[in-house]
Amino acid sequence: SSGVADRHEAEEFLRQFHAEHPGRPVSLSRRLRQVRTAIDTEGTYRHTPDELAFGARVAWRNSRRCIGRLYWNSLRVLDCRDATTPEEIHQHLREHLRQATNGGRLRSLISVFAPEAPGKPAPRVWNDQLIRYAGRRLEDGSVLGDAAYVGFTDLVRRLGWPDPEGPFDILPWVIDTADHKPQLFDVPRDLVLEVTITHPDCPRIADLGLRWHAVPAISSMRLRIGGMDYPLAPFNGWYMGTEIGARNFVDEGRYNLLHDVAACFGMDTSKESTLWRDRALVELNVAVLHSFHAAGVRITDHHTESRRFLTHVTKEEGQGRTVPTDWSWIVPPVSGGITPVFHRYYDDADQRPNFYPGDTAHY
Ligand code: HEM
Ligand code: NRG
Repeated sequence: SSGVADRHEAEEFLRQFHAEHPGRPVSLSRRLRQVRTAIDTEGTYRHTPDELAFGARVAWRNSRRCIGRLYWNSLRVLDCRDATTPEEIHQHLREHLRQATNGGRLRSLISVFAPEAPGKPAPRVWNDQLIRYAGRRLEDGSVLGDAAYVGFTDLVRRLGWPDPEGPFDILPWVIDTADHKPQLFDVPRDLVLEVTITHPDCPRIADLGLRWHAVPAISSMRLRIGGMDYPLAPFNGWYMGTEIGARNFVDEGRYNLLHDVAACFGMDTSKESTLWRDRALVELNVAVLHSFHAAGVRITDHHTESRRFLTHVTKEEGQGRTVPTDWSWIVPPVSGGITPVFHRYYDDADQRPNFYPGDTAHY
């Protein structure tokens, strides 16, 4: 992008900020004048720390695909806008993981790096999450690791990363700043909390050797606030069990484990009508929630989270706001019809600030 801030969006955002923070010391009209002048002369402006934090929180509040929005207002915001070198960025990403993980008592956190500006491209990382597992296609056509990351793994191998050895090798960070070539950094092992997967009454599940990382930290989405783009603004909350137990472990393009799980339980897989797939799916989700709880790592289940989400909708409506929502993402991938979020329609307007898919031109 040109990096020029959108004047109309900037004004709209400042009005919203002031409307939701009555009695600010700096008056709206004064701030509007400042920002208009800055955009007219520099092509962009700088958010105050309070505007930045508010913008990031509202971007979460407006995320149509997120069921976890009840606590949008308690998002912690780290201001990393002054980091420029890959080493500095690497340091902040480490600090993000440390604060987010918090020994298993996960905290919702976002680190906001420099925005796009005229003649000054913003930094980014090429990883779509801060913690992800590598995937490698083997000669027999099967995949070792996460099949969704075979392409990204090839890319980091071309940049000099060694071949992954096991199914849960953590991918390195690819940090891209305008004035440096993309640089690889290993993710420090001691900053990556992982949970080994066991089942409360089926010991054979442990023999599958499964594990998953505690922190889901999306690092590829562009944060848009007040007409400005922040391409590097990694954020995290914590997992809802189904993300791991019904998708990451189960999708055919991911770990594809349903047959293995059914085998652990000795299920009859000879015909669909035994519903072995459904039974294996539920047992795997039991295992994920059980394992995270046993390890003292914060996680939520889809029944609790669905109820919380509707509490959020009611609360927001009480504030005179609608909750933009994408039904197809909010309804959990198991037991949809027995969660309350299933049984209604939602408004799905695109409201800003928000998070948008990042550019993936690099691979
Ligand atoms: C998506 C839960 C925190 C922003 C999702 C999804 C779930 C979820 C289940 C759907 C993911 C999928 O199907 O792949 C939660 C929970 C949180 C949380 C339990 C705990 C606090 C956050 C935070 C942010 C956020 C802190 C941003 C500040 C988003 C966005 C998406 C999303 C932008 C859509 C991602 C995409 O398009 O790929 N969330 N979330 N969430 N969440 Fe949350
Ligand atoms: N399904 C993805 C993560 C997507 C976002 N989910 C969250 N976000 N819970 C996965 O890794 O399985 N969050 O910020 O907490």
